[in-house]
Amino acid sequence: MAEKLKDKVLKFGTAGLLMLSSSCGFYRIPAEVLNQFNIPKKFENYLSNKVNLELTVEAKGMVFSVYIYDTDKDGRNDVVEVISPLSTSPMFYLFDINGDGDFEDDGETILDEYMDGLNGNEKITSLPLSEEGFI
Ligand SMILES: [Ca+2]
Ligand SMILES: [Ca+2]
Repeated sequence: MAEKLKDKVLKFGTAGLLMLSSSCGFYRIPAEVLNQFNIPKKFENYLSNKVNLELTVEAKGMVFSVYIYDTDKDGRNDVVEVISPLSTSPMFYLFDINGDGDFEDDGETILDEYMDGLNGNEKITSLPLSEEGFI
């Protein structure tokens, strides 16, 4: 996986470095993406927080990695990343936008089918996996 990131940096130059830094905690969600999805500003740098909980989930024959963050340190999880085995960037982002402690409200699940980081090409979705009760 480290090799893959290095390849990306070589291939994409600065953009690759941004991708690399996103995995190191320096990444911030771009302001226009925060606006686009009404994501509270307190989540813009959520990657600087350590992962609260890490688990794997099997769905549709693939094993997904799930990383859960408590960005505001109030003891409730507020950001979730779901990463497919095909990428290093998340496929799903879940934000507890209304702060009620769950991720099941309208607009709280974002699908990035391009798996290239939060850059505006995502869309709001609902998470079919949550029906299986894994989060
Ligand atoms: Ca919520
Ligand atoms: Ca994206």
